[in-house]
Amino acid sequence: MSIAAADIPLTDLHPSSGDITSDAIEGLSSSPKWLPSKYFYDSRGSQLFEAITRQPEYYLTRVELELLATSMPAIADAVASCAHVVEYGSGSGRKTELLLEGLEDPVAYTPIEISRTALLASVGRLAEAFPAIEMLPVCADFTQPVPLPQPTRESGHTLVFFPGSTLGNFTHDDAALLLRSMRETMGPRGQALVGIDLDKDTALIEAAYNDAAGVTRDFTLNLLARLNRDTGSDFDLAGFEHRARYSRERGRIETHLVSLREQHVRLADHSFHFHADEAMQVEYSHKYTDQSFEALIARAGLRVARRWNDPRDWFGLRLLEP
Ligand code: AVJ
Repeated sequence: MSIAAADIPLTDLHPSSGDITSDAIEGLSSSPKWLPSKYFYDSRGSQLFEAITRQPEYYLTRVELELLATSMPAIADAVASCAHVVEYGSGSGRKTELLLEGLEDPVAYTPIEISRTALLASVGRLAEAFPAIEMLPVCADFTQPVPLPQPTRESGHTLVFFPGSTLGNFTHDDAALLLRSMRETMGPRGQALVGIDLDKDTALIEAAYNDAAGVTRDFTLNLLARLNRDTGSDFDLAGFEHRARYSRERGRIETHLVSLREQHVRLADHSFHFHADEAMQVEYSHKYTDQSFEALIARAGLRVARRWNDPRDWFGLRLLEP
């Protein structure tokens, strides 16, 4: 943190992270009710997500890491040397390290992240591990086009890195808008390496979002604890249960919090009524086929230049170009 604060130039575009109270009121006033999944990631939520990635049923992180490791030589071949690597979200972990280690002479690394704290923490660690790579963090909302800082050394082109199937949390309409912004951010000669969870057997997908240890359940319920803390609402966490089911028709996990009884919840000066068994939508995690993914990126003027899947076709990496 002190390293990042002292030597690393932070470009701060002062993103507004939205207003949790007005967002919650909007979702709770809708029918059916919903809450935005971006509010899962307070500090306890981020810890619980890390714990999810270690659960035996949650294959996504493990399979993507292995795929990235084994595909790295081919990825490095497909990406020109001296890239300016731009990550969507703050990459603190093993995936970013594998990419920066594996690429040929990357000149700069720019994580784009809405949380200033997460941004500085991750870039501080990476600066120590990669002293030859210029660290140019940008605090911004990556769903909008981001003017990139200019690396000191000449860079061949921009490579956007968007792993983790985070794209899957967006509806297709929002994902198309995000990909359009990504195309603007990376420029006409840019590329993007995107991780996507692939459509597969329903039981395997559902198990990943219903782990036996109950970590995903705690992660989902933590959203209510976070709202109670940050909006003063009075959700009773014992009054709701986590439900994650795969809709094959829509190609996505739909996570709900289901009211266990009839109840009222106060938030700001509103009172919201839940009937028994009422399901409130809190997260989507889309799973893609080659067709659904290619149709999606075509809406943003992008195409698949290269594709890598693990041996079981559970998870994919796609290199996108304009
Ligand atoms: C971090 C968005 C990829 O959707 O799989 C994990 C979040 N939610 N378990 C996903 C999550 C429940 C995760 N992403």
